[in-house]
Amino acid sequence: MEKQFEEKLEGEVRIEPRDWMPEAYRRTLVRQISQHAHSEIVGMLPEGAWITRAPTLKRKAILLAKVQDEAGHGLYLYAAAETLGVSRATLVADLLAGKAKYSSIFNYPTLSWADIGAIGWLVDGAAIMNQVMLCRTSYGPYARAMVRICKEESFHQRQGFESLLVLSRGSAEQRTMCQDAINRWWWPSLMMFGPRDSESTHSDQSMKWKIKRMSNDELRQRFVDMIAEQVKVLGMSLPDPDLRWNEERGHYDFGEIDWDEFWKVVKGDGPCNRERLETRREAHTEGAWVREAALAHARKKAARPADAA
Ligand code: BYC
Repeated sequence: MEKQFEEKLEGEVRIEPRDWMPEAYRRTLVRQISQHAHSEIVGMLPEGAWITRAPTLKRKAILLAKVQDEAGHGLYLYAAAETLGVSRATLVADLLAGKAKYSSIFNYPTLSWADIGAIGWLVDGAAIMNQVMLCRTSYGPYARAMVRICKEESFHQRQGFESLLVLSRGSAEQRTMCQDAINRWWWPSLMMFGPRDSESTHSDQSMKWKIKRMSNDELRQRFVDMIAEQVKVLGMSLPDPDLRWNEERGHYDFGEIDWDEFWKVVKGDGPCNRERLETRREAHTEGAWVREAALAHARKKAARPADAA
């Protein structure tokens, strides 16, 4: 069975839920997919805080749709994780108990309207850079979920950029707000790609299993190269004095990430970690009646012979 599994990986045949798979492969997928799902759900919070304060009705409608998309992404991902034999209730319980990780990026506050544009451009931009390779990940349900998510994320990124473009062409105050948001979100966005390859515990094995197709550092470099060009269109700058084009490498060089800050946030001690978990716990408790009502409705429907048929 192991040989068949290896042959499938070799031949680029997707592994499906009913196929035999090594236990460690299954566990790695549950870890990564559930962390990803939690990120989508917690990721709704920083942006959700601006729905009532969006500057126009158009921006409010766009933001509402975007936040709703993130909820949808969380659901596809929890469903993909469930195909590996773990229940969504267990995964959510781990998140609420503070046992599960989610992306460090969502532990930073959204201080101005420009942060919403910066999240779309930089955070969704980093997310897509990472997720496009996941469309080719070896586990079928995860790869298929990613295809749809990537389509929606690319719309999110463009709306973020467009929103910043408007601010960058606005008043002096709006330009300052735009630059300030970029300054605050730049380094945390780079941290989204995870630790340096040399410090990454899972990369080697995940690359062998074709769960990951590119390394943390490779993806981060691609992201820097893309954003360093796009920022010129905004007429803004990135807060990194070491950022410069390296002709020899054919890439941008960039400064060192504050890894102490990264690990602090990952371990639960970032600016908003406690607030985010508290908000999720509250939402879970207050939403109990919705889950109960949905279950009662489903049971009632199943009990009606006409509906069951
Ligand atoms: N934050 O061995 P490594 C989105 C953890 S976008 C927190 O390199 P791996 C969205 C890592 O989990 C964000 N923890 O791990 C966008 C591991 O800890 P454990 C979500 C991090 O898995 C806009 C340890 O550090 N995207 O959803 O090979 C709006 C060692 O790391 C972080 C995804 O989840 C971090 N930044 O590589 C709304 C994409 N980085 O598990 C929502 C799928 C690392 O041993 N995930 N850690 O306790 C991945 O591609 C990979 O899991 C990563 C990390 C590249 C993130």
